[in-house]
Amino acid sequence: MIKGCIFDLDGVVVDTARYHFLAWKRLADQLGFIFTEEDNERLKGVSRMASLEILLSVGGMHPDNQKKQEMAILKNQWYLEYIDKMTPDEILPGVTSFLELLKSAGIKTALGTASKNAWTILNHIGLSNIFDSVVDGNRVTNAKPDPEVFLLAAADLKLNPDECLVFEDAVAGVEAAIKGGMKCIGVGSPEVLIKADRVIAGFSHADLDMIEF
Ligand code: B16
Ligand code: MG
Repeated sequence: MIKGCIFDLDGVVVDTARYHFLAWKRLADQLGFIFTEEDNERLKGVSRMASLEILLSVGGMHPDNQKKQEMAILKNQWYLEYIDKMTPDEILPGVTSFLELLKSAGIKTALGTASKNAWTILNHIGLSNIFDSVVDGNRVTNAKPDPEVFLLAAADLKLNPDECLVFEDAVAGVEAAIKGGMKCIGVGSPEVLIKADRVIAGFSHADLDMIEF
């Protein structure tokens, strides 16, 4: 029986991928190569430094570690400019009411994200008090598809992994949930999230039947 639901942030609760894209594109522009929205798809759910490596491979660049750190800092400064303007209107449809429904049914909730900016986003969208636990990129050493982020969330909720259900939009995140011994509902396309137990398009019609396994 599912006693806890763990939500990924980008692509599940909000669509911050477009802000990541704007900031990464600005970096690529400055470095003098083209970075497309299609390239950006490969960065979803991937940590900041791993994202930078992918971006640099697109541009065929091999800077030293010091330069890479500077680039990541610059990208994050631009990203923060974008997310500092976020409002509760940017919560994806149905998410808030589904979180409230889970709470009223006694199901615990957690956020499990690769982002180190999760608290900034939660404060801007007004969801900083709704989750029983928040595990962000500052609390983990191993990025998805390693299950660390979700296992930490389960431990925070004092639940066994098999009592937890993860909502994820990224392939690496679905793999992390499964490796962690949890159920996983993919949010997005069934053709992409093939390893998920179920796939939904979004939370507009989400109900408690959906979390029965
Ligand atoms: P930050 P998620 C991920 O969020 C994003 O999908 C990914 O594109 C980003 O690189 C990563 O967070 C790190 O974000 O630069 O803010 O630390 O999907 O795990 O919620
Ligand atoms: Mg995501």
